[in-house]
Amino acid sequence: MITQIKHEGLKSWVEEVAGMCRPDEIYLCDGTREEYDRLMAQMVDAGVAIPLKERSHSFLFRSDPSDVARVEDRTYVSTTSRDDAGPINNWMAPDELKGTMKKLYDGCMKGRTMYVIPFSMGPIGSPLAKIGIQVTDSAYATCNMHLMTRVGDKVLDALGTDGEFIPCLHSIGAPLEQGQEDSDWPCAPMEEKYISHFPEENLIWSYGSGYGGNALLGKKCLSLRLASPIAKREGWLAEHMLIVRLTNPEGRQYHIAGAFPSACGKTNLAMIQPTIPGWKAETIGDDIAWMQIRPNGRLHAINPETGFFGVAPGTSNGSNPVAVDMLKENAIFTNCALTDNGDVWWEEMDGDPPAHAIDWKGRDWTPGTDEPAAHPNARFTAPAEQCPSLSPDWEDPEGVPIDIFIFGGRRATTIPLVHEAYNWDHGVFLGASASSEITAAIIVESGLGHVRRDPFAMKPFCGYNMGDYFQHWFEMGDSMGEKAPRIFYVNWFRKGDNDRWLWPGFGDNSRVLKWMCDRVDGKVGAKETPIGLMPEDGGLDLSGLSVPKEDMEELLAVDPKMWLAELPDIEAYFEQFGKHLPDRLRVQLVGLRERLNNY
Ligand code: GTP
Ligand code: SPV
Ligand code: MN
Repeated sequence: MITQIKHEGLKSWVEEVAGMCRPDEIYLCDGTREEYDRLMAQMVDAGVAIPLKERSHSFLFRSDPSDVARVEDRTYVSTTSRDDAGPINNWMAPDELKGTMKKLYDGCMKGRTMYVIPFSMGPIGSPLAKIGIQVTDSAYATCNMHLMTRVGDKVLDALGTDGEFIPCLHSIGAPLEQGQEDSDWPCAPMEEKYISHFPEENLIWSYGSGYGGNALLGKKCLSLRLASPIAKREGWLAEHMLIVRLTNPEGRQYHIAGAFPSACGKTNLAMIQPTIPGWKAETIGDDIAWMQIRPNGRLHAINPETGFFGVAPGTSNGSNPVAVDMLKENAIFTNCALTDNGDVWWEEMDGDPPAHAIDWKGRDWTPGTDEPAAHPNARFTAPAEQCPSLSPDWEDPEGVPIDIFIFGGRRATTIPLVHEAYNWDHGVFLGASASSEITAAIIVESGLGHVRRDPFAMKPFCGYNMGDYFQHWFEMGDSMGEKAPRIFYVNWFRKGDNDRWLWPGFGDNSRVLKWMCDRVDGKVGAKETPIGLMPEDGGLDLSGLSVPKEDMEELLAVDPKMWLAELPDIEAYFEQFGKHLPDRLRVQLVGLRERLNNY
């Protein structure tokens, strides 16, 4: 198999990895549908993939209960100097980390096949695209990579005999001794998992987990943690953002890029079906945006992925009918429940819960059971082309010009439904001070529901010192000047009494988007508040919506006491960056405190 590789650098890397991991076989992926079907068939035969009767070419997988999400406490940015990784990344010196991991990799693929996956993030041949080669002992990861990235011969062709590629080594960390029976989801124990990034040599080493961003290395590892320092050096942006195009009734298009933390609404906003008449939305990306300033002076964005790896629970015809349509066939489901008629199910799906199902741990489940049937971070994987709202321009190598940035998070209190930055510097402050309750998309010790700072939704994904990242955002704004996108902050997740949502969310978020577009065009006014510009009375289009007046007032209220109570936390958070913290952020914080005290 290795003899097929014409790129000497790639061949020697694959040989070196094979020598260390010692797989039984090496298999070079060609990216064809036939290959995908063959791997799936093997996994069905082995009993680890369950074909779904109700959805053609679709399969359910159940992970090990210890391996259900990204493991942030085990994720490392490994630079020679600790300062380059910054205070909020886990850090270890490259030599030490490699030493530890080499011991784990030694013979780790025994009894398994090593898949070599050439993939491209971004349209093949586009100047923004990056080629990676993932080596993995997981057929599940390989099939997911087929859907999420551009895989196969065409990538090797683009690489040629001496092109640049990013080596991405992945092992589930579970060698099979002769005669040993395999488990359904082999993986290593938590303390042996390492998701490691070496930005100084553009190298990824992931060990011990088969789940999501831990194992699909093109996504968070390459497209964010490695791409972000490259983008800083080269003067562009690699962001944890959805991209959506809105068209107003007059036919004017707006492109919006939004950064919300994991499981805080990017996929849903990317697939929004506006509830206001005459407005239309098209999906371009749901998780990652690579953006570059073009000769016209505007910031253009591409989505480097080709599929959606989305949160299943909560997905329904009421919340996200586009995703429901997209998932009818050719989808992979992970940690969803299985119904008696051979379909998947998850909490808050349409209709009544099934009378009986098999839960994500493989146990009998009936309604009323304490634990949910699907894991809260159960996921679907589906190809972008199946998304009914996909924009015809989603693969345009030129990207789309961004008009609006949105930051946000999940906060039950304090943060209003929407506010707008006074200017670019204030907008960078809004991004830098963003916060959110921790969701099930992450396994961290601080735990579910706890509020943490998540600047630009990049806390877990910035591959260099976050203080320098803030400075990069200021400089990007300086370069764009008047042509910079406008910046807004939203919170769809305010709660009222009895734990109920104050805002209906989903399609009705279009009402907030419309206000933003009208602001860009100068069609609607705004009132000045200490935290930013906000809709005037009647400024939001709420026609046909039945949110009680008191709820609307609460959604748009600014309580200076609660905001002042946030400031010490923001300040302490900022100050940990020391000399890396741009003074322009300190100036913003002082301004906010003054405005709040005078309110
Ligand atoms: P990652 O894939 O982890 O990056 O998540 P994401 O940001 O794409 O989040 P996603 O759109 O998958 O939403 C996560 C959860 O939040 C799902 O259960 C959604 O149903 C729910 N959600 C999304 N948008 C809204 C909203 O406007 N209001 C409410 N109440 N819930 C929402
Ligand atoms: C996230 O956690 O932000 C995700 C899911 O998009 S994962 O691919 O696991 O990173
Ligand atoms: Mn994400």
